[in-house]
Amino acid sequence: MPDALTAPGWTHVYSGKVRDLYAHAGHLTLMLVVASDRVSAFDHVLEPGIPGKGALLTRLTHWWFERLAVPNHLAVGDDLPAVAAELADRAMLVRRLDMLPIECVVRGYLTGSGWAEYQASGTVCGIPLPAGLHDGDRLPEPLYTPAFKAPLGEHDENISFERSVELVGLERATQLRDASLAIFAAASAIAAERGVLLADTKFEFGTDPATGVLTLADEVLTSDSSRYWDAALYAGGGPNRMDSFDKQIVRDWLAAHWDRTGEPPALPAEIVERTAARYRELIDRLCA
Ligand code: Q0T
Repeated sequence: MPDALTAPGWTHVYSGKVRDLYAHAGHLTLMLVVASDRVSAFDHVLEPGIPGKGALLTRLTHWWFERLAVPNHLAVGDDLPAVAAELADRAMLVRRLDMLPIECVVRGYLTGSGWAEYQASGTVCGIPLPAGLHDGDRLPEPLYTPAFKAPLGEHDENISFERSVELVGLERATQLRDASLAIFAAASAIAAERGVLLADTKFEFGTDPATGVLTLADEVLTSDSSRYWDAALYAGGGPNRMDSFDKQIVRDWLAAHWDRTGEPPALPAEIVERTAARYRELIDRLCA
């Protein structure tokens, strides 16, 4: 359930697994994105939430927006509506964009669903790769692998670049790809300076309804939208080289304690605390 907002004027319009979106009756060009403490894995929202997660991921998004030299959706100015004080640290006041229906995924390393596809066919999202790669290997160059944004409850569908052209036109599709790869390269360099590898990430863009300018939206480069690895662990090789700063602790615990039928069991306090600590560690590393 989304938070009951106490500040006047806001109404709930949409909830994803983790974030809630609100509109304001008196400010039709604005929206409020609220990051909850909810955590999802294997397509289920789990109980309980991870205390502090929404605030941590919101901080990370703000931190990245400040460092990326691209237009973003944050609203600035002096006639902004009030946000409930208790939500302030996990809410983003944004300009309402015309969202593009494409998830802009960039992969610098081979893992997850990309690794699964590579093992079956030697490709990632249909793009052929050299033989002999292993799970976690760095790709020869970062790959742009767009997905079509499915409605809530359905899986996003990986699509080819050509399909993305059919959806948004050649000019926009090219702009999305080039912007995604450029942001990924810039963010990878910033993370690397801090001993963190950016393995992959997902961006969402919209266009400003007044100007048509392509604008980075959503959360950016958070541990929900990205895989981050510890560069020192990775360089050392070994079984933990891909230990990630995200909910992998939750996924591993669930995989061992749930057969993926029916509702997932509640997370034990120890798993919740270790996950929260892992999120805090990423913030300490990056934003220090
Ligand atoms: C959006 C207009 O998952 C989403 O929202 C989570 C609550 C996806 N989503 C984003 C929008 C945004 C943003 N961000 C924006 N600036 N303007 N719509 C809608 N859905």
